[in-house]
Amino acid sequence: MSHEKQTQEFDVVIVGAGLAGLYQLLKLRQLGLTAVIIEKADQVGGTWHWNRYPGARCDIPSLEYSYQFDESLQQEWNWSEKYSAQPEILEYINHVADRFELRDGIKFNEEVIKAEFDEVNSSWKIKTSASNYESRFVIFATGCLSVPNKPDFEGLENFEGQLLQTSTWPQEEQSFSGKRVAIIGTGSSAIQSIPLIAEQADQLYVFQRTPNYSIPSNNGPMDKEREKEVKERYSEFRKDNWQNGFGIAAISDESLISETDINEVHQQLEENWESAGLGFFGGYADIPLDANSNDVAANFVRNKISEIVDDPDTAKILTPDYHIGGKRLCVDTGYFETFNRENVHLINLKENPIKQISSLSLDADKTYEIDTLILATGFDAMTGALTGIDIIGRDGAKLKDQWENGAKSYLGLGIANFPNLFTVTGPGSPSVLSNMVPSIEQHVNWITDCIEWMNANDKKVIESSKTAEDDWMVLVNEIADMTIFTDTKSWYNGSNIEDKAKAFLPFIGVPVYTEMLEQVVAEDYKGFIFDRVN
Ligand code: NA7
Repeated sequence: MSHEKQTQEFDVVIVGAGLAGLYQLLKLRQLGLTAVIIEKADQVGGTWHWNRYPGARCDIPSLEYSYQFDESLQQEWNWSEKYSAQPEILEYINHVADRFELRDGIKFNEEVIKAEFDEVNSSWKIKTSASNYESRFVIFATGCLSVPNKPDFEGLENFEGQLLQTSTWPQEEQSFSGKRVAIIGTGSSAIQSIPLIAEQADQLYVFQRTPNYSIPSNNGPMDKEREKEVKERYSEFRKDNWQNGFGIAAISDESLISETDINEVHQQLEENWESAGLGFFGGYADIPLDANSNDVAANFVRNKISEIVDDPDTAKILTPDYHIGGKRLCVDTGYFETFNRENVHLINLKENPIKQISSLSLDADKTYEIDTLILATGFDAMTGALTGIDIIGRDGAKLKDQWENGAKSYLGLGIANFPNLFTVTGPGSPSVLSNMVPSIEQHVNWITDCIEWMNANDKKVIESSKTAEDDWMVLVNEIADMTIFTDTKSWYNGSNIEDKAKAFLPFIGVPVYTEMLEQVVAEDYKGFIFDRVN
């Protein structure tokens, strides 16, 4: 009997069964194509499957952080809270998988290891941990924050207690009661989980390298009146949101801090602090653009931190000194308040870096005896999932090498030298600086329309031109340079990962991006080459 794995053939192989992959499968089936999803996990959900840490929830209101492609779905699904928690989002994704009968198109527990373009047959040969596939197109729906960053702390491998990472949280309930818990990192995942872990743990030690700005979520049960009002004009509501820079229902206010009376500004910021969540950042049009205006908003939050946190030294360590929004803004439930608890201790790693981890302790300014260590250390964002697979395009071009000095993509959808390969919310698209779900839908619709157009126009192979890709990334950076985003170390620009090229990757501005995307289509996919002959 041959041990050679039989190659399974499809029109399209999709990688990842999160919000992007599932919708992509549905759209391709509707087009009459054969498609399969390869999924590493044992179930659907992507980021919402892996990130099960206590307090995990979306920080864009659920009425917005949801699919809009099916009117009955968006009318019939009822969210229980303004910002839904991870279990409810996962339940929603499962509901979508069942409702649209997608499960039989997913290979679970299979990891894509290699994808190589066969120039002779113009097809992709895909090797997974379990099988081989061949397809005309490959679509990476691998998510922007899906590859955990696990720093190389000295002695980590010797730790014998309970070791957890927020981004790969176990499915079984974890108990912290009576335990001495250390958490490393103070990004969004830590900010969401710390208040809940603190309620259970005997002692909680928070190891912070850089403080973050966070706005109170004021989360609560879904306001039924609001829900009704939105559902009565759902498509209009979605369209309106898409007109805002970050694609969310922010306060669509064009006024500028620089041109407004400062007392009025403070009054408005107070209102936004109480109710806007992430929208706080877009509360005035010049917060993302002008350093002085940004400072007014930043100072407002800095003052809030010193008002909330009782101990002035702790408040000082928790207070960021960079532009608000430069690192992704966080939204919390009782984060800063948690530092007033007697069992919560903040350690400033800027002054006292982690020296070593031992079997049941962690050495920084002193030795902390601990039972549990939680890594909330973030992700190899936006590119990690792609460079982690051996992707080989034309003439043996390896994606990992091609992106060594910084990822380049045309529109965040296509990559030069990688024909018939699409990325959903890839680098160079609004992605993480937008509401991810409509951005996913935008890309999936675009990719599906493009394939349909190719079939109708007898085109076999599509790829970005090198020039279009270069020009696009110049534009991405020119826009970023007009904002406050580029002078802060963040995962937006790769600075959270040692050895990663430092390049700003998201496209800032949903409305402009959308217009340009439509223009590319109107000009018969300008910037892409079809059926290239060498
Ligand atoms: P983030 O926002 O990248 O946060 C990771 C945190 O871990 C951040 O505070 C980092 O400090 C810290 N970190 C990373 N490496 C180290 C090392 N080596 N030593 C100490 N501290 C470290 O990831 P999250 O998971 O919290 O959030 C990601 C996004 O998920 C979030 O924005 C939402 O969109 C959902 P640093 O700031 O790099 O100094």
